[in-house]
Order: sequence, then structure tokens, then C-alpha cells
Amino acid sequence: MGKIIIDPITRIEGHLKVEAIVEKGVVKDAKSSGTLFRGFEIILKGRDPRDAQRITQRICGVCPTSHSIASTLCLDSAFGLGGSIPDNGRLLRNLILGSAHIADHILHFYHLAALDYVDITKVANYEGADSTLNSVKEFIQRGEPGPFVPRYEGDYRFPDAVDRQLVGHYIEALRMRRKAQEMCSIFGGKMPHNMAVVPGGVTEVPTIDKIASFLWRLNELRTFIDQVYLPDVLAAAEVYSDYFEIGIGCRRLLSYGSYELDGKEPDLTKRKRLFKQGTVDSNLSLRQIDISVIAEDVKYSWYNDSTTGRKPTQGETIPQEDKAGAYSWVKSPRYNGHVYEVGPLARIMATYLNGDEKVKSIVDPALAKFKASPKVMFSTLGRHLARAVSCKVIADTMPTWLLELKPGEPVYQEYEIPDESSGMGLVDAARGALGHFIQIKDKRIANYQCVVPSTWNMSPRDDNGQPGPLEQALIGTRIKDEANPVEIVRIVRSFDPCLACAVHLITPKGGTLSKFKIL
Ligand code: NFE
Ligand code: MG
Repeated sequence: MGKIIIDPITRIEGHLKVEAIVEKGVVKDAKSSGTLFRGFEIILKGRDPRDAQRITQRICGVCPTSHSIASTLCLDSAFGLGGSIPDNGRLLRNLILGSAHIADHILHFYHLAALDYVDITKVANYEGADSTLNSVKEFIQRGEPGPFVPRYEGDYRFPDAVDRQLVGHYIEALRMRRKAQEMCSIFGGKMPHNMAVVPGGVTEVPTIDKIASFLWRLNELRTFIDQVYLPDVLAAAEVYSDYFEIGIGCRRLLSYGSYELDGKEPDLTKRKRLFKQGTVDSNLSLRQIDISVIAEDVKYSWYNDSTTGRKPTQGETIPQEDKAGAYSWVKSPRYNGHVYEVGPLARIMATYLNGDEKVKSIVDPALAKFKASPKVMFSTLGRHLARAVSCKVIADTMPTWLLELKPGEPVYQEYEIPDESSGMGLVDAARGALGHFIQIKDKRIANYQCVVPSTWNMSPRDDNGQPGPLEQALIGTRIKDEANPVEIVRIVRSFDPCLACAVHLITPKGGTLSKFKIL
């Protein structure tokens, strides 16, 4: 019996350690640990509620836009604005969020995940005239393998020419990602940490110039998604098709949905959205979501046991770094006591099972190509495919939102900050279901809690000993070469983890935190 420890896992966001116990070549047990402590919530307490929108964006550099939307929906609801955001405000929020998600999905596939499947060393022998490949070749020859290492050896399956073509796409994706970030900045002011999304709507006004400037970038991105990103995911699926059966996980999915199609419904759980809200079980039944059954366990997290099982509205966190048996700074969110995976897979399956024609028109031919049923989506490759589908659906819907914008009409609704109130913001971030929850007293933040996508996915065991989604996806995996456990990192990266988000906010009250200082 051997133990594989990968610490840190590279090419993800934040600090993640994975431990796998391997017996006769199969993972018998796995532990996912968030090893970085963070302390945002203490900064929020006592502040003007509107600061939440600015500060929570700083939880993360890759998904600040999702935090800006979640915190703003949370403040909209606390300020009684939920059903009265002007259409221009709603549409511009969709366009800002969508730009960030397109950039994020392209980043994930090419710059974080693809090098587990693409052998970059093939470029070292390249003899052709392609300037991009020659610049990568020079890079390798300088002996600075830079972002391409560390890597595992032994299971790269593409023919040499395809590997080189994919390395070219890796470089092209850097340019594409920049275009999407620029789109985000056109209406959001800047990226990361946009300035435009605020309670009541947005601060930016749509003009013909900005719409045109956004549109030509979007068109280029749509071509890239159709002609490069989606085909590359399908090509990987063909060559690595065993990964439709590897990394299956808990087979329960949860989506909050995203992209408002109708701003008039104040209740976030009833709002019409492009991506649908709901839970999906292993038999592919879709159910309406009930936020009241979400709670966070901490038995195996470095927090005091007195706070375990709390609902987000009553969340409190007392750190205890020396707690016996604990192994992560990540808590364990559970839905009705069960383990649920969140992410593009969840939102695409919820939308697919809701009968959405657009999503079906992309997913069905992809599954038909592999003569596979929708159940294979519960897998390493299913996560990558769902992410690419998510990216395409957003990009293909954006022209409609651009056309619906009405220059000259309002983007923003006035409001008063109430003396006392509470609010909830739910949105599917790039990595999945993101919830922000606020309590306001005397016009100030009395409590603010976030339950974040990677908190769900990277969670350790819960109070009942049930392993988290990543842990379940790892257990049972056959490792061909324990010195090169590429199967583990392929599974981990298919979730697109962000530990910066997963260990986000805590309330250090009465806890022990001798190694850490909050300045
Ligand atoms: Ni830091 Fe995030 C996204 C949020 S993640 S990346 O997407 O919310 O778990
Ligand atoms: Mg939290």
C-alpha cells in the first residue's frame, strides 16, 4: 500500500494538497486539503453594506466578476430592489459576467488543464516555419520550461502533429482570453475587479461605440470557440475516451443557474435564467432547489466543532488550527445532508434536463459521436465538455443581449439602505454555485457569509464521514504508474479548483490562530 501526496497541485488557483492511499494500483482513500488560511469576513463586519460588492471581489483574481454579481444580487435583495433592476442594468450585468466566464473557461482548458493531455516537448523537434511554435521551441531550448512544468510523464497520446497544433492553440488562447477580458472592461471599467456592477443596476451606459467594440471581439471569440475550443475538447475526448469512466464522483449536481432573462421576479429561486437552477441526481432527475437545506459541516476542518452544521444565514466560524482529525481550511457544504458537485457540469445538466433546445443541440451530437448516454457526463471528460458547452452557450447568447440594450434608457435604480434587513445572492460562477448571504443592522453589515463553488467541490469529509466531491471522484481510480500519477491531477483539474475562493471568509472569534495574523 502506498501513499501519493501532491502538494501543492499546480495549474489551479490557490493552495491544494491531495493525498491518495493506493492499494494494488487503485486509490482506496483520498483527502483533499485547502492549506491556505484567509480572513476576509472580519474586514466586512461593521462596514457599509455596499462595501461588500467591492471587497468580496478581492476574494479571487480569476472569478471576481462572479463575486461582484453574487454580492450585488445579495444587496439588491437586502435593499428591496430584486424585481426592479432596469433592463439595461440586467443586460449589462449579463454581458460583464459572460465576458469573464468566457475568459475563464478558455483559460482553464488551455492553460490549466490541457498540458495533462498535450505533450509540449514535441515542439522541441519542430522544424517548420510557424513563428508561434518556433517561439515556444526557443523557450524550451533556453532551458526555462516555465509554465509547462512540473508535469508527469508517460501517457501523452496525441500524434506529434496534433500535439504541436494544440500547443499553437495554447498560445492563441492567451490572445483570445485577452479579448474576453477586454470585453469585460468595455462595460465593467476594468478586469479584474470591475467597477460597474452595483446594487440597483450598473454605472456604465450602453453606447453604439461600446456595443460595436464589444461585438467585434465577441465575434472573434465565437469563431475560436466553434473552430478551436469545442473541437479540441472533442478531440481530447476521442483520444482519452477512458476518461468518460474515470473521475465519476458523487453523481449529484447542484446549480443556482445564471444570466437573468427577466428582471421582474424578486425571488432568486424563481427567476428565469439562461442556465437553469436545480439539483440533478444519478438517475438524471431534475428537482427544484431549496436553499434552506444547505448547511456547512466542519468536523474535519480546522474550525471549532460548536459551529458545525450551520446554515449560511447563521454561519459562524471559529478557527482551530490544532484540531485533531481535521485536515483542511475548507468547510463541507452539504445539501440535505448529501454531497453535491457544482460547476459547469451541474448547470449544463440542469439546463439540458430542463429540455433547453440550445444546450441539447450541442450536447446531443457530442454524445452521439461517442455513442454515449447523458450519464457519461458524470466524469472527467464530462466536466471538460460541459465547460466548453457553457462557454459556447454564453457567447452565442450575448449578441441577443447586445441587441436588447437601449442606449439612452436607465441603467440604474435609486435606493435607500434599510436600517435592518437580510439578503441572499445566488449565481452560478464559472466554477459553480456561489451564494452570498448578508445581515444588516443599523445600516451596517452585521454578518456576511459566502458558500463558494470550490468549497463544495474541494470539501473534506462531512460530519457523517462522507468524502467530498473531489475525494469521491478520486476513490476507485486505477493509477498506472505511482511515480507519475497523472490520473489524479487530470481528475483534480477537471473540477477547475480555486482554493483562494474555497477558503474565503472566516470570523475568527475566540479561536486559536497562533500561526496567522490578521492585520
Ligand atoms: Ni476563485 Fe470562484 C469561480 C467563485 S470558485 S474562482 O468560478 O465563486 O470556487
Ligand atoms: Mg463561507
